[in-house]
Amino acid sequence: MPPTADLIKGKDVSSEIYSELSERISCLKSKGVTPGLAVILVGDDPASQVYVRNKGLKCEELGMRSITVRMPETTTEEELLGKIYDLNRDPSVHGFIVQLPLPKHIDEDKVIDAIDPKKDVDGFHPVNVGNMLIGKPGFLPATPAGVQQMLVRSGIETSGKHVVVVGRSNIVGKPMAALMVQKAKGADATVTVVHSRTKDLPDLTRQADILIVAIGKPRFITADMVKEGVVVIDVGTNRVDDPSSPKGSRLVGDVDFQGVSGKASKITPVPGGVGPMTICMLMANTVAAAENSIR
Ligand code: L34
Repeated sequence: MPPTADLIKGKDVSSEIYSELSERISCLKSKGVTPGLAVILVGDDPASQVYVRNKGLKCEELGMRSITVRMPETTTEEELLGKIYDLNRDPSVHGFIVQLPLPKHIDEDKVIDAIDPKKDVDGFHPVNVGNMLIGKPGFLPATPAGVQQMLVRSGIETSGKHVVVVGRSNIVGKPMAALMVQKAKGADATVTVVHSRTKDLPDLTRQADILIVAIGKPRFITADMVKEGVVVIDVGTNRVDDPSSPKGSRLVGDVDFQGVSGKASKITPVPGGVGPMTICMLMANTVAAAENSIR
């Protein structure tokens, strides 16, 4: 299939948002406040290293303060919780995150619960999750918020459309569905969530006007699983072996881009799609946290 779909590029959408953020950062700085983001990285997962590095670089590019806290794989839960309590109390840190996944001996829920919701720029704390679900102000999780911004800023109507979310993780699938079903601009959709236990998943994905895929399975969604003209948002970033590449591997999404881009009207690439939007929305949340700190 020749690719007929238009690309929705994370770089393009995020650069629009970054120019808005730059103005707000200047304004904060004129009041003596430099937005500060801390990222805790436990262990040395290679993908996490890349994401955390990109977050730090973007902070610096925007003139924000960036702190990366690296802790060894052997860090105990108590040590990590201690670091979180320190950051909760540090007035120069407006927001912080603990990069996931964590080593298996650490309880992720306990860690997230320890973060001050006012500094939880990932939007993972139950208080922020709850506020999002009922449509109240709070930090929105970066990936779902980034996907929503891609849709809104690409002029894609969502009201009354059938959005099918593939995957039910706490960091993407579930909050994504909650956002799209809100009575709000960029939402008002009819939402179906499908997952590993769904009966006849392709029958449901074929009914999507907008298909959002976040399952972490390389090229899971194939052309026969989508309808002509669908808008496809591919959240997956899977590293797969590729002997023809100099690195021996490359990034692919959860969507078979080659096949699906012949049927879709619009599609996000991997890399260069949702990934950059995730980082952008984290920056936006951090700027908002800094603004909240002087209100
Ligand atoms: N706490 N953990 C916490 N917050 C998050 O928001 C994340 N996530 C996910 C994993 N764990 C997390 C991220 O930051 C995924 N994620 C993320 C962030 C950035 C990129 C991808 C995933 C990204 O920059 N992707 C680039 C390619 C990077 C590469 O070369 O590997 C892209 O263009 O898609």
